[in-house]
Amino acid sequence: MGHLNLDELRTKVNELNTQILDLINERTEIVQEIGKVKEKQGVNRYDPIREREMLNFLKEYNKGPLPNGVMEHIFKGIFMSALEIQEDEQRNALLVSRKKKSEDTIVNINGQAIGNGRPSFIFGPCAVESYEQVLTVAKELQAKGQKLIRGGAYKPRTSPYDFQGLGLEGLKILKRAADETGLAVVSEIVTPAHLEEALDYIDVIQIGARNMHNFELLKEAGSVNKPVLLKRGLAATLDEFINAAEYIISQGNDQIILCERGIRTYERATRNTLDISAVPILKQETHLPVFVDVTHSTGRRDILLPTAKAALAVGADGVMAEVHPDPAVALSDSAQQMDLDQFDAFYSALMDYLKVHA
Ligand SMILES: [Mn+2]
Repeated sequence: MGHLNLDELRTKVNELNTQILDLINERTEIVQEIGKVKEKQGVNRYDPIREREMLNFLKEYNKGPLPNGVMEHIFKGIFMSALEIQEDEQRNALLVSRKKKSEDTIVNINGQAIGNGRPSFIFGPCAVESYEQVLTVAKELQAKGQKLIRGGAYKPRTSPYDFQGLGLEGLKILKRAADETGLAVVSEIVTPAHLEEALDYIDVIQIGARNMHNFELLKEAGSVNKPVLLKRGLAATLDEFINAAEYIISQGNDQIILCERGIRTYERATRNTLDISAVPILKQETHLPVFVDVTHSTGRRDILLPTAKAALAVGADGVMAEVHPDPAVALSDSAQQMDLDQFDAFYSALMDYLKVHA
């Protein structure tokens, strides 16, 4: 080849590049075919044994000058790219995906629209403790024109010796106070066994952070005709969070609100780390409304307002926060719930912010 000049050599390289590219594309098409066959058979697409066999064969076949280590590296890349393309296609095919449905899903809670462009709010005590306690908060919300109240009747707590909630009795208290004040009830359900009896008392099924991976509960919530508020698991990636929502929608229920509630990191200044970037990403990747729970993400009353503003500024459809008539004696999360005066200040400041930035 010594007689060829540099330009001719480069032209040859260009030709080879396009030939290699054509071959890789041809290979990708065949791998996609294999993927479809495997999907029908329910077999995993990634097959490490097959990959080892292919690499061993190529090593024996390799006549050089390409060293085997470099050859393996290149082919690992080719193998991986085919797999990645298939995974991308799978992700696009999710029912919760924005690519599947471009327009926003609006969740309807007793006529109250969530995700229609106007921010919504979910306030209420961490746990239902008594009728008087819930009614006090409910009246406060009614006076402010709010439509939703939260309260935990089943409390999944870190310690089994901590207050576990009033159970069904708690749901009945919530329902009674909510009916008297024209509010809709958001409450957590922790097991499919409680779901059916709870449906008479709640308007939104909350699935908590600790249950985001409870696939039986997700499927059960997906098969009933009630909106679901799904919280992100404390160590869940956004991909896992989106797939948890897919479990619900795959059963037919598309009335899902996603709720970012902070993730566990090494930072101790806040109870969890509020992943604010999750909001725009979830809005881009899915068509579902997205809430931010400022109470559990921060665990700090002093930064509820700025984080709530941040949530709305990045495009959240709503904010959730805990309010208790007397947080000092609350049976759970006493350090982070707002009392009624603090709530009043928080609420008016947030409304002022919205007036300016709506
Ligand atoms: Mn709480």
